[in-house]
Amino acid sequence: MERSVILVKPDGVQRGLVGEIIHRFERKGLRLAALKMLSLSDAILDEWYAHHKDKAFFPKLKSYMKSYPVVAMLWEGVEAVTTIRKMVGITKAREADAGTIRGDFAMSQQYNLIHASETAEIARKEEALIFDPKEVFSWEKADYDYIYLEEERK
Ligand code: 3AN
Repeated sequence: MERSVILVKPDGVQRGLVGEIIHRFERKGLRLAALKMLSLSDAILDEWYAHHKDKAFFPKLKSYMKSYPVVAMLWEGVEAVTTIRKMVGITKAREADAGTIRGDFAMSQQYNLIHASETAEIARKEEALIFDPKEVFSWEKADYDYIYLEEERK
């Protein structure tokens, strides 16, 4: 199965949306493999947003991401990266589809509540940046028989 790294960003924490976001992923049938609160360092953010480092909005993005702690999570499921990106919605939150997290709760392209890994490869890199292996749990989810067909889980 695939794992995706989610950050509830400073605006999501400030706006009291941590529980709502967890609730959505839980109800979907994804498995929570890790969860913690942390303050992001310059070193992590420079790696995390390396693809944005030459953009005009990068300095503001960085100071916003460092302004308050974030809640980091690892969610696991079959094709979890794509599934979660759909649940999150597009970057410019005011244009995100209703029913997505950004579409339902945000208006901005910077203050868009949540980060979700873009690809499975990026997710692996982000997981290594944020989580120590001993913080990642592979517990057995008892309701999987009702979430996937057996052949889908492989
Ligand atoms: P996404 O989070 O939807 O994958 P990215 O990776 O393009 O979006 O951008 C990372 C973060 O940078 C966004 N979540 C948002 O906070 C910020 N961002 C992206 N584009 C802009 C922009 N044009 N102006 C301000 N902030 C932006």
